[in-house]
Amino acid sequence: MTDVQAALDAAGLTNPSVREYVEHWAGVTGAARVEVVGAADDARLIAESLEAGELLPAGEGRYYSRSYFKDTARAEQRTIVATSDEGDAGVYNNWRPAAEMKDKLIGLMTGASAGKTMYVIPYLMAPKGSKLENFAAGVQVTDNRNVVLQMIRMARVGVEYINDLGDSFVRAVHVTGDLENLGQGTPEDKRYFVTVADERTILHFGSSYGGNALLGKIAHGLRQGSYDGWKNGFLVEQFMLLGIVDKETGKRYNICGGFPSASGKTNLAMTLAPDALGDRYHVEFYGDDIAWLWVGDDGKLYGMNPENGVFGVAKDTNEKTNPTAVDSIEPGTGAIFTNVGYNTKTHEVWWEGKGPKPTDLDGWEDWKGDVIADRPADQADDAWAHPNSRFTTTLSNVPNMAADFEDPAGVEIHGVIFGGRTRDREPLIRAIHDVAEGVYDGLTLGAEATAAADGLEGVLRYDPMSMRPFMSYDEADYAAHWLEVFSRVTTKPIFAHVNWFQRGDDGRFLWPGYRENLRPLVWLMQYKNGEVSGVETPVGVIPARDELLLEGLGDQALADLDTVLTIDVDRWKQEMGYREKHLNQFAGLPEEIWEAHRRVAAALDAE
Ligand code: GTP
Ligand code: SPV
Ligand code: MN
Repeated sequence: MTDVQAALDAAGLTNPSVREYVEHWAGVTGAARVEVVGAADDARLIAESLEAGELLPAGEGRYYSRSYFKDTARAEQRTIVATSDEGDAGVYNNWRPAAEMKDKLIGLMTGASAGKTMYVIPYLMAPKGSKLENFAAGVQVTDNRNVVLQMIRMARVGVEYINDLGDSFVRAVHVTGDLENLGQGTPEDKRYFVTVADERTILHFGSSYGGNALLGKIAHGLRQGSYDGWKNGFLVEQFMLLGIVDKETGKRYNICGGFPSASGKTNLAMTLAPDALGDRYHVEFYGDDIAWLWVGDDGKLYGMNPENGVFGVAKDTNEKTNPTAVDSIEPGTGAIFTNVGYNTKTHEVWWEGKGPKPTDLDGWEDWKGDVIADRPADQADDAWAHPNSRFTTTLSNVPNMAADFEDPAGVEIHGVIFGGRTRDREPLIRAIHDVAEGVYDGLTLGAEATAAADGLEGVLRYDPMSMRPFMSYDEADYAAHWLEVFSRVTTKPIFAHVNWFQRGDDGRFLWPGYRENLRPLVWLMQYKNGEVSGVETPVGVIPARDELLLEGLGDQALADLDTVLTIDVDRWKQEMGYREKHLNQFAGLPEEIWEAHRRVAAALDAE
């Protein structure tokens, strides 16, 4: 072991609490050397990774990486929230005693980085000067250089973010482990992804992928953050955050909201107005995956995106669905592509839905590194990219980034939306005035079970507020916390439920989605302002057909529009039974939530 103190001195890392923490974990993991990194180290680390073959070139200033083939997504079953209070146990947080999990992880991590460099990544999950800064600082230690490069794109990284914060930082320890011998998905699975929430310590062992390994994003930005928010009066959610500018009136509207993973947050946050509405409306990007929300002294709800980058699903990203995403991963952006198809000769990348599939197979390999031209006939049509393949790019590359994105004051929130993948029942949009009914709607959010999962037709996999995989404490307390925070909001945002995924009998999407999704959002803000009156239904207010801005919407969408603006009362009544069962899992749920449920049920019965 080289001299840790000397490495910290050389990097100007002066915070004594951080120094002590780094020295401790360097000792446990047995790393051969310590290196403190900041954003300015990116070019050197990229060069080292290319040299080592960990990254491959993907054109001018773009890079390609593959993760181990059994390490391609978050592992929810292996993810645990630990505290010293058994009362923190919920239905979804896989609660375990802190002492037990710390012992286990220290065991797994001891000596596990032998021979490797331990990188020290000081980071801030907030703009500098934010009133939540003390909850946003962290120091990740990792033995994986690719994780460093991803973190530099996704977070604000450097010693300047933590030197003055004393002990107010999250200790985030990441050890990759021997990926080929971890028994992923078997009864002998050795992976553990633990957030010790009441000690603000994260211990992740056994992955180098995404939210398992970039600890600022999911483990800190969502799990630790939501626990801290519960104890300190703010909200932390898996929400996107966008701004709509009405160029005619100069008014600005900010909408945040949760859709379960892989249900369209990034695409919505990065969207552009449809061409026909582009003269009037401009959409600005704030965040695509996480929002921290708090109540200002003026009684307004404020929000900010704690991240500094996008880790977006590659599949179906193209010039038509998401032109801003395409711009933000252009040559020169420093983007990293993970687990897409790759051409070893031309250095091009390809994924399903990027554009026409290359017909000349020369040089092409799939996400596992298998040569496409050599595939056996029965595998010829297999996907080139993994379905959870992603691009990583920093926010400064996003062309419609909001100008005030770095403002530590955050932005006022005018609307909170929830949306899942639902093939029937859920209309395009329904507005909800009442706070308890809005929170109730969030708690009963879900995405449909796919054929691959438990597959009960029409039954949702409920995903409260899209936080199911990130829930850090008891769900009844979570509901009560939402109601408490909103009880302090005097200028209330409006709630709404949206659905871009209703399907016809032939399986087609009844709503074209993507950029067209701005239309129902503009309606929501007009409705909030009293400019349109909508149609009352038992489950909220839906747009009257002629209230939606329909200019430029295609013929098929116009033909299907009445269906997506209809409430199927019988299907809804059936859903209420499922909801009751779902909510009954959460002992001690606030009575206001049950009242909202009974109100909606009674309104449906009266139809
Ligand atoms: P996470 O990063 O996992 O939290 O996902 P996300 O919620 O940000 O989802 P994302 O925007 O990456 O979308 C996931 C998939 O849904 C992509 O393949 C998109 O192309 C697709 N998708 C997004 N918006 C729409 C839409 O409006 N209509 C349809 N049909 N598909 C969509
Ligand atoms: C999600 O799965 O919701 C993500 C990707 O945003 S990951 O960072 O891997 O969790
Ligand atoms: Mn996400």
